[in-house]
Parts: sequence; C-alpha cells; structure tokens
Amino acid sequence: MHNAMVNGRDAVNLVAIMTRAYIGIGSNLQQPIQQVQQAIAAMSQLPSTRLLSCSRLYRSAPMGPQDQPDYINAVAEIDTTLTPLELLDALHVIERTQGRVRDGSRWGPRTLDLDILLFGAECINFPQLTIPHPGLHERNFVLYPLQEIAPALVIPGQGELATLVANCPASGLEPIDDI
Ligand code: ROI
Repeated sequence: MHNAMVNGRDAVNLVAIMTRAYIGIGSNLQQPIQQVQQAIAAMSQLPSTRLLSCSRLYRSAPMGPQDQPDYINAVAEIDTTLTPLELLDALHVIERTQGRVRDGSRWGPRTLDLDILLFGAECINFPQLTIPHPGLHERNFVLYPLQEIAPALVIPGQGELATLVANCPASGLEPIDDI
C-alpha cells in the first residue's frame, strides 16, 4: 500500500459528496422579475455547484405586512458539494451583489431573498440557519414551485410535499407566463 492517506481516506480515491438542495427565491423591489432571473444566473455560477432546474416564476401576494408590493417567487434545484454554511454564505454574497441591505426588518420588502429550503435529508439547527426552512409548510409561494420541480419530495420531519401542498391553498399565487 503506497497510497498517501488524507484524513483517513485514500488520496487517489477522494470523492466529493454531492447533496441535492432546494433554494427559495423571492423579490418584491427594483424589478423583481429581473432580480429573480439574475439570481438564477448567479446560482448557476456558484463554485462546486450545479444548477439542475428551476420552477416557473410566480407572482404572489405578500405574506406578512400587506403594505408592500407583490412578490416574485421561484424555487431552484441544485447539486452541491458546499457545506450548508458555505452555501448560505455564497447565497448571501448573491443577495448583497443584487443590492440587498439587511436593515433588521424581518417581514419588510426586499430586492432579493435566497433561502435554503432543503439540504438533502438533513435537519439543521444552527443559530443562523434552520433546515428544513421553518416556514416551508405554510408558504404556498414555496410549496407550489417546489412541487413543480420535485413532486415526489418528502420533507424531513414534515412528510410528503404533495400532502403539504394539498393543505395549503394557492390563494394569491399565480405563475407568470408572460415573460
Ligand atoms: N411573501 C411572499 N409572497 N413571498 C415572499 O418571498 C415573502 N418573503 C418574506 C415575507 C416578508 C415573509 N413575505 C413574503 O420574507
């Protein structure tokens, strides 16, 4: 045996573990359709990551305070060898590049919001990151686009996506066909 060992693994046999992850995309400021399209393009350029598919774009009534514009939402599917926190950092860079300013307001309008909805079958509870995304089951603007690209998904701790969709009315949500 002459192979060098790296972290206990054969150096000639290192295989990066790919994880399938889903990213929620939302914008309701500064040309939201373009913001979402630009974010999808930026995610396709992330290191160690492949963009696999993306839902249609949806127009959705704001959840939370109503005195803000409608949102444009979509969900993207990626494979990545980044860790969850590396992915979160990379998404924050995209948000900032597109003018997101975090002013502490939790439910206010934003140029771009990128949420890690799911990261493989993992349940993660870090101070800065909870996966599955805690609002997922009650947000039609997440569930419907997600179902479009991954209809057979089972959400860790929450069950079948199809059941969550069946229990979440699509009110205020419509796919955009005119782009
Ligand atoms: N409402 C909709 N419809 N879409 C969003 O992406 C969205 N994001 C948010 C809050 C303020 C909760 N409302 C939203 O962060």
